[in-house]
Amino acid sequence: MTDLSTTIAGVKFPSCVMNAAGALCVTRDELVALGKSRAGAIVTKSMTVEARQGNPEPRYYGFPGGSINSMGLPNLGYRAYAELIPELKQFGKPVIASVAGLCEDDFPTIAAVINAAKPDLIEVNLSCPNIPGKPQIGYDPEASERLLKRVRKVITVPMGVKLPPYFDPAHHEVMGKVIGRCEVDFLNMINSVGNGLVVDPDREEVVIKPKGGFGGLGGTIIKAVALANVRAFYKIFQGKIPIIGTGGVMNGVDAFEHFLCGASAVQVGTVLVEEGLGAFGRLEAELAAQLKKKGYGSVTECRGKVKEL
Ligand code: RRO
Repeated sequence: MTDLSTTIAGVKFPSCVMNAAGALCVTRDELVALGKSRAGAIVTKSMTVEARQGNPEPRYYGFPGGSINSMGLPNLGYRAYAELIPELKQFGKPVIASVAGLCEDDFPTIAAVINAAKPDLIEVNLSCPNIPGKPQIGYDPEASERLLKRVRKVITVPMGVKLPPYFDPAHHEVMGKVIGRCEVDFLNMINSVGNGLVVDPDREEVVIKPKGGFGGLGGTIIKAVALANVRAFYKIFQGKIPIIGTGGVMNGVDAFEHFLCGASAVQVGTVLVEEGLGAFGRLEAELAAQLKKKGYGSVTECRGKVKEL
C-alpha cells in the first residue's frame, strides 16, 4: 500500500491532496462537504473582517489550459469562520484557516480571534491579486515582514504564508530572508499568477467582468511557474520549512512533480472547481499509481528528489 499521508509543521494529514483556499470553501455547506470528501484537509476561503459579496460576475472562467478569476474575496467574515472551526475539526482531518484582510491592521485582528478558535494551522494570505487598487502585499518585502511579525505575535498554532509567484531568483532570495526572520512554520506557493488577461476571440471580449477582465490565472498554464517557486524555496530552506505546492495540479503526475520539487502536500483549485469533490479520489489513485510505478512507498520518499542535469 502506498502511503499518501503527510506531516506539515507537526500536524498529520491523512492525505497529501487538499483544496486550495478559494476553491469550494466559502460557505458552511461547502466546508462540511470538504470534511465528508476524500480531501486531506479542510482549507477555508481567505477571510476578511466583514462578510463580502466579492466582485461582480462573471468572475471565474475555466478554459482548456486553466482558469482566470477575480472573485474579490467573497467570504462570510472571520467571526463566522471562527464559529465554524470547532464543527469542522470533527471530520478527523486538519483545518487550515486562511487569513486575509483589506489593510494591514485587519490581519492581526482576524488572526487573534481565529487562533483562539484553534484551527490546526493558519495560512496568512499575502497574495490576493484581485482587490481593485490594492497591490499584493507579497510583492512588497518590507510590508510582508512588518505584517508577518505582527501576526506571529498572536498566532500560537503553526503559521504558514501563502505566497504569490516570483519570477526572479533575486526576489526568491529577498523573500527567503524575510521568511527566515519571521518564524514561519510552513509555506504555500503559489497563489494564482496575478493580472493575466484571457480573451474570447469569437465574441471579441474579455471573459470576466471585474478589473476590465484582468484576473489571477490557475491550472495547467501555471504549473511550471508553481514548480519553479516550490523548488526555489525548497532549496533556499534546504527542506527545513515544509512546503505546500499549489498550481497546475490536474492529475497525479502533476502532484508527483510538485513532490519531486520539494512539496510535502499539494492543493488543488482549478481542477476542483471544474470537476467537483470527486477530483480528490481520482488524484489520490493516480498519485498512488505513479509512486508505485516509480518505486516509491510514500510521498515523503520522493520529496525534493528531482535531479539536475
Ligand atoms: O478572492 C479572490 O479573488 C482571490 C484570492 Br483572495 C486569492 O488569494 N487568489 C485568487 O486567485 N483569488
